[in-house]
Amino acid sequence: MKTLIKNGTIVTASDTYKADILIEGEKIALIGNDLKEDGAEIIDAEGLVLMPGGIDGHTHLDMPFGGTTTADDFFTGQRAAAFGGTTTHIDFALQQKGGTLLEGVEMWKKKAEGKAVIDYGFHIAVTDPGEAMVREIEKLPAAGITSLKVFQQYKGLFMVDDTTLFQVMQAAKKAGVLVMIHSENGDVTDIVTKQLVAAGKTDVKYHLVAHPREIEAEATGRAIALAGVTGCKLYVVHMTCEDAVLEMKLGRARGYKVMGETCTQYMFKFEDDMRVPGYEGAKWACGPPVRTPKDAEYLWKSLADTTLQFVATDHCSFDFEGGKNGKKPGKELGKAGFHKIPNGIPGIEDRMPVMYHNGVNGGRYDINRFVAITATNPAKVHGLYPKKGTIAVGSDADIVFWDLNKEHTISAKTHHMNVDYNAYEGMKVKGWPVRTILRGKSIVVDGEWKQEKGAGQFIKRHSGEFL
Ligand code: DUC
Ligand code: ZN
Ligand code: ZN
Repeated sequence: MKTLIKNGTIVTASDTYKADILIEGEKIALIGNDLKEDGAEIIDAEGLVLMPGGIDGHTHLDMPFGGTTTADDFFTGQRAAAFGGTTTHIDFALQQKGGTLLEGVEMWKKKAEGKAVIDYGFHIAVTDPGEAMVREIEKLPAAGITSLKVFQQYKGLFMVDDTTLFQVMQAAKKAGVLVMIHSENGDVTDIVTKQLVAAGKTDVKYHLVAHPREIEAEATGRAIALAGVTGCKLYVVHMTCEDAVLEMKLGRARGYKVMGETCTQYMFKFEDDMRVPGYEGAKWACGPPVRTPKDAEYLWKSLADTTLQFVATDHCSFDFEGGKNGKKPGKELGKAGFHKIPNGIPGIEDRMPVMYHNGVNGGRYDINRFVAITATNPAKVHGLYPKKGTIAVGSDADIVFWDLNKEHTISAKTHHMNVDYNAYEGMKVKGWPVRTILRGKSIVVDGEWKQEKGAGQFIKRHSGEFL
């Protein structure tokens, strides 16, 4: 099957130019001017921008967490992603207690089987330390898993100590595996949480007290120092504040191979949103927590000036009022105390339009940088490039058609995520994905769903680059 996209403006991380694109099967076969091809389906993209499909390097679909399971599974989450212009994501598979890393990956592959509608890979999250786990790291690349995650937070659940962190980094360096890290000092959160609860301070706002910025910065700096010693590549996930990003800057200035991600919600949700009277603030409980508008401006600047390389979502959806109408329990679990709120914010569908509108229209970075932080950089660092993350001959034909003039008001009433609220409710954005193509197939066209369940593919990833 051949498709010829005529008259569009191609935007990559480095170039903006008008050209036609010929797709043969699942791949981009030719890019040029005035292309003609007998028998090809013609799509006219006059007036539209053509960008590589978005790549969300940080999601949690169908994940047990916080006494429940995330509301979006691999079908609803991926379908929502496609509506928002994302064609690939990398989800976190969890090692099970007593299980191996690769068993964790197999478990997550089963969750996606028969449901996937876009392409996906997995990072494996280390939850059960030990020599066998460390030895297993060298086997990951052969299975297409070239990144793992360690937690310095969630004591008693996911957190590992510095012994394990250091050993994992040494093994990862040897195996060419990227170490991703959730940096917050979990010992401190554990102590402060217990003290707050004992004092009866269990309102939503105390979540902020248990997760101060200092412990994010401290853990980030510690992880970066250990990465410097071991020489491993380190990717700090969901960076929220200036204090932590300064550690990143210092690490990079020292020549350590460290990179940083922030997430859409940290640009728009703030401590004051969690301090509102009543329980509404629980919607924004995530770890690390939302910070301040001043931090957000620092994050925008850091994305623009290449201090940070990625914007992902940490999509982790829980209904605000779950546990009814056949839905899983959600945020209401935290009415028993802030420490029981399932942590996470949905956003897999919103990332591209929200970061385009506020970033490009907002004058914070240009459209090429937008492509870099939402698609090309994740593809390069996670070992998907040049198959994914760009528009080039030989790449997968994952293309999102962007109508720069189309306006849309974001709302839970119209979004496709399986969750009853939206972090960007009421936000008017200009610039909207009007067609999403995955490996040559139009899977969303003008808001209409065209994809078959199960057609998304697991992608084996190679070792990625350092940016
Ligand atoms: N933070 C969240 O908010 N949710 C999922 C896991 C995490 O680290
Ligand atoms: Zn995390
Ligand atoms: Zn996460």
